[in-house]
Amino acid sequence: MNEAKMNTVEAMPDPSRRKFLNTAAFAGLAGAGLSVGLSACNKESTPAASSAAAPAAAPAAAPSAKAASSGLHTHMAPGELDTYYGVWSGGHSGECRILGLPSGREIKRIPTFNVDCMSGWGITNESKKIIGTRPDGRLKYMTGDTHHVHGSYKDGTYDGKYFWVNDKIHSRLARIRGDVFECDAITEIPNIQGFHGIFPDRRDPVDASINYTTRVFCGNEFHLPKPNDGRDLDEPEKYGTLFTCVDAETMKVRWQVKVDGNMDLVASSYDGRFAASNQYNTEGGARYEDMMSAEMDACVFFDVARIEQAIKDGKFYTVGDSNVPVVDGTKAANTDPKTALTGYVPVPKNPHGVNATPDGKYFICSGKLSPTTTTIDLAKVADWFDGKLDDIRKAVVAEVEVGLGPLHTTFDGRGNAFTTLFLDSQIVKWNIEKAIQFFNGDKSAQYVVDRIDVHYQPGHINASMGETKEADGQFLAVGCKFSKDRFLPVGPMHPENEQLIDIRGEKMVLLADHPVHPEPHDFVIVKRELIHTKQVCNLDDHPLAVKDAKDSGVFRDGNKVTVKIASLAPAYTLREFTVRQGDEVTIILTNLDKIEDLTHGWAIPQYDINFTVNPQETKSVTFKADKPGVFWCYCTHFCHALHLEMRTRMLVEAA
Ligand code: RUQ
Ligand code: CUA
Ligand code: CA
Repeated sequence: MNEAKMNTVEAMPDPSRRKFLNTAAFAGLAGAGLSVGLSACNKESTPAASSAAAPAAAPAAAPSAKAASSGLHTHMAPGELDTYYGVWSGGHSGECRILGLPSGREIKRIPTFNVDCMSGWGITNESKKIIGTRPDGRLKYMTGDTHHVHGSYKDGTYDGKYFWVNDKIHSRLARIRGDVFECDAITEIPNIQGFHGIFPDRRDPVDASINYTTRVFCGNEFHLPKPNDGRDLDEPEKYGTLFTCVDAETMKVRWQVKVDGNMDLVASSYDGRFAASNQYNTEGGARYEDMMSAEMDACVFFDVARIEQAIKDGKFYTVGDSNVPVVDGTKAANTDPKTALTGYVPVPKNPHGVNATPDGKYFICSGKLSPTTTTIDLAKVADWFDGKLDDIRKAVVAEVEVGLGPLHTTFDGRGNAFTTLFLDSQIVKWNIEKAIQFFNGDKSAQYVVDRIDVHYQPGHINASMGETKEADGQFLAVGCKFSKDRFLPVGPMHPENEQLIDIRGEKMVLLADHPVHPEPHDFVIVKRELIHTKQVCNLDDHPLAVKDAKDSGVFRDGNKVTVKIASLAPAYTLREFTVRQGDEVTIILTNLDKIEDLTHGWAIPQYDINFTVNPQETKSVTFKADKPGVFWCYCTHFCHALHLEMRTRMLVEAA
């Protein structure tokens, strides 16, 4: 199949196609006055950056023979399985996705904050309970915007237990079980809007013997009146943001910290002591001109153990009708480093992204409006909190130019960082220790190792195992926000372009393009041996399971009717069932088939009901039987040669 790959690549006319670069992104940004903000970024001014930029002028992609012969093939032969799981967010589709990598094949969609008529997510009683309902039983929210996905850790690597993802629109955190890749819990965070970055802790900040995830930290982008009940409407200087900690197991909100400025992405340290978030609006501006008025913003660090001690000591307040304890992490309240809950490390203009290096030593912030990345030494941050460093800015050990619009960074585990350059439409590979040497004054240190064009305008980037101590430097995925000419045109809405890049050698090699339904925002890439899924559910998982065909039937309590039914290919256990117009009907369906991959469906015409039940799974729906007549309930999921015959009649007697 390597030959096939080679042919495909060679048939492509100039895969780099730089002529399309920036036409959309720059147009929009220039219109927004961003060129003003970028004026300080003179890429030519630094010898290292400009000389290192030279390779980009060559047709950088050149994927052909080298990629194909590298042995890292992205084409899987029929029946061949991928070696990594990709866990993807789905942006404003509200869902998550599972990809097989390095093929890039989409294997599963995980309905999360959206409604999914295939699985019945948002339709069944069980899923509605997780998503949350209004008093009248309707879903509380129908929309969601998943941005950041991260997995639970044990000993510095993934344990495959959970993945979490945020909903930026309604400030919710969802948890996805790693054994079934389904959402099992959603928590709405009080008193915030624009819930953006998340990161699980990687070791307990209080009890160091607990070397696994127990908390999830949540950033907060948009500032708000506190509480947001109509007060201080147009007085942005009175708005504020809250950093939030959610318990990994109970999914309850544990505490919040009031912060100066806003928060964007989040990172946690491997030793458990710190969480941090980059801040682009330290100005507290309500309009973008104000948000980019300062030359420096910050990366705010949280000393988690001190925060939890402060709460134990009763030094908290609450906001509105929320009972979540809130501690004061503002600068004014934290002037003595030795007792400070927070420390603000100055970082140039509107940084985006903060990522922890696999060796646990550094957090790296990208500049976005500054062409730099800022490397923060965690040991020095700790020194500041311990009163051993007079100025927290001294924790910055490198701040070097890498290109225009740096956003997110990933790692190969060999000391190199890979940062997306949104405006340059490139990935820059740079060496962290060399950057530190350069920043220390060694101007001969060539920290930029390589650059490669991507197509186009990259946001998130993540290398295989790149967020763990086991970063293996095999390949990375990059989410390009624009695909422009890379796929067959399909009208005004273009897909986005996910690209895979081989990072095993000195030079990066572009391996593949994949069109993706907007917006594949962020992702993690996990070795397949760390994921342990089960393919058949457990009857006991649902308290109302219809465990035996004999338990089927119609059970009436006044005008509340429960219909217990089971599926066993190719039939349902009730051939028909009768209810009366006006009844409140609950259908409980258990799939008694035990065979892997034998899923059934259940749809009721005109009642707008459809869902699937996996082997040994139980789901239920409740509705009002308001239409008399015959309704053929049928199996929607192809299950058997008699799949079409797999149906039953719901007879609704007229009142
Ligand atoms: S942020 S493209 Cu929502 Cu992930 Cu940087
Ligand atoms: Cu059961 Cu199709
Ligand atoms: Ca700013």
